[in-house]
Amino acid sequence: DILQIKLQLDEQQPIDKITAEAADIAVIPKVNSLKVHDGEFVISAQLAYSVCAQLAQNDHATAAINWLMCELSYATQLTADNNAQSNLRLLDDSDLADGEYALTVDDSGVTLKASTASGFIHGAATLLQLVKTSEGAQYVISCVEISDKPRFGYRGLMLDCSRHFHSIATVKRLINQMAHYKLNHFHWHFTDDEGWRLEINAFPQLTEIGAWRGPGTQLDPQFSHLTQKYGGFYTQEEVNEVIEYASQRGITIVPEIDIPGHCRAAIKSLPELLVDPDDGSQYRSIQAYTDNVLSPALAGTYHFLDTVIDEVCALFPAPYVHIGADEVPKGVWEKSAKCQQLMAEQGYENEVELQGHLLRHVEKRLKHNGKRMFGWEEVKFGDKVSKETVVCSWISEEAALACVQDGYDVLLQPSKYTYFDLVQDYAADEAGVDWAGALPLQVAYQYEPLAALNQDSPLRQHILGVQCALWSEVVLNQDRIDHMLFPRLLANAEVSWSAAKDKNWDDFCGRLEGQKQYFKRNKINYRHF
Ligand code: TNX
Repeated sequence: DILQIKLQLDEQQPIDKITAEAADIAVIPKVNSLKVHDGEFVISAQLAYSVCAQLAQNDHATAAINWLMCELSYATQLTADNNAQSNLRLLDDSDLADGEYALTVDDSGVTLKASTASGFIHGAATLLQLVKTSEGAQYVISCVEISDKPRFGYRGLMLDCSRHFHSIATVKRLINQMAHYKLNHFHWHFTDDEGWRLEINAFPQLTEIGAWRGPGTQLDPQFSHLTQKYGGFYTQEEVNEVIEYASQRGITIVPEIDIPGHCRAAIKSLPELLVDPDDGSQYRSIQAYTDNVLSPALAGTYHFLDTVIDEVCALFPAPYVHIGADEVPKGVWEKSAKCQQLMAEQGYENEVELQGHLLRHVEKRLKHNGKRMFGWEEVKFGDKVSKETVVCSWISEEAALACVQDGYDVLLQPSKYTYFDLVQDYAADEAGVDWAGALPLQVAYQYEPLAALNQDSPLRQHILGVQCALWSEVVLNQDRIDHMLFPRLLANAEVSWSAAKDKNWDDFCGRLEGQKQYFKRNKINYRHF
């Protein structure tokens, strides 16, 4: 099997004591420009904030203030005070680009400037990381001048919630942590062979049947190690709550419905629509499933896809919907008379063209709903879809280069640098898969997006950004999520935010020390470093 899984379910180790002195200015990702001055601002039990008239009108600062209020509650209480006494001043500055911010701290307080809601969120994230404890157990911020903006517009994290179900609380906690490190897209992998996790009103079977495995279920009744049914799903109401929670932290949610492969849970839930009783197909997916691919020749497939896509488009405000398109096994439609007939009618010569038939249908339906299609690398094989589709490139940097050369926009997600389900080293007790090798922190940090392409190449315009991924075959719970993501997530955040020239491994390691306070306060079960 391609997955050599070392599943480790041992007792979690205790969080270690903060031994090293936290670095003084330890912001991750590294800021573009930093000047440190003598002195510090002492945070009192109450902190008065003010917003300028323009901001009061356009509402761009509200989310950042609410977020600061929550995140700083351990140190101070934030109260509105729109007179000159305020010591946290938020100002509109139209010279700053979307996402950009400027932060000044002197002994009288903090001034934060931006022109958009995301700029204020980014400034707030930096501010949160600057707060430290001084000798008298007071909270203080060193006097600094910072100006900062992102290298890439799209800075993402994918979480696989199908292989194992992760609760709404876990998802929200992670989204909050993403904001702390200035990530701005959460790619929610809702469906796969092992479970369908998103409530679809038109097809309640998808979650009644497809979200559960183990004794008494239709998906995997033979799972003898389980004593009761295992799994879960998100209601649309819960999803709405998460969308709002994320949006308040500057994060867009990109939903993924993985088709036409990785569809076992859907097929088992809706056999009357998705199974062709005359189909003699024999195949084996890379994860060894023999019954997980939708048929491009069934009317039921299109009814299913259109209905699901329309509901997903209505639910998620993001301009993108991810439709998977990865890992359809070879020979999958060879023994299906209906598929062979469709191929003959349409003059398709191979499976890739037949898959294109289905993917173009989906692309059109999404476009009709005002959405742009995202797909994994395979979506572009054989040039099946239009150049409007965004390729999430996971195979290699060479493959990603081919995408931009072929004229596709890409989201860079090369597995050997960004797949955080990969083991961090080969120690016997280390959890993770290793089909793309081990992925230590330093390798994650050293990733340079499309290094082979000149910095001033016009093809760089095709790079939307960078994303990391946590697949969850071996990630059963929140402690394991923490162990796999922290601190590698921070390395990836610096890859996608900070200028290439500002990256430095030793400097990063120093700043990482300073993050232990945040990890500890938030009970993050990080991997020791
Ligand atoms: C590849 S990359 C997958 C996933 C697995 C992952 C395990 C991609 C599009 N598919 O289905 O979970 O490897 O690392």
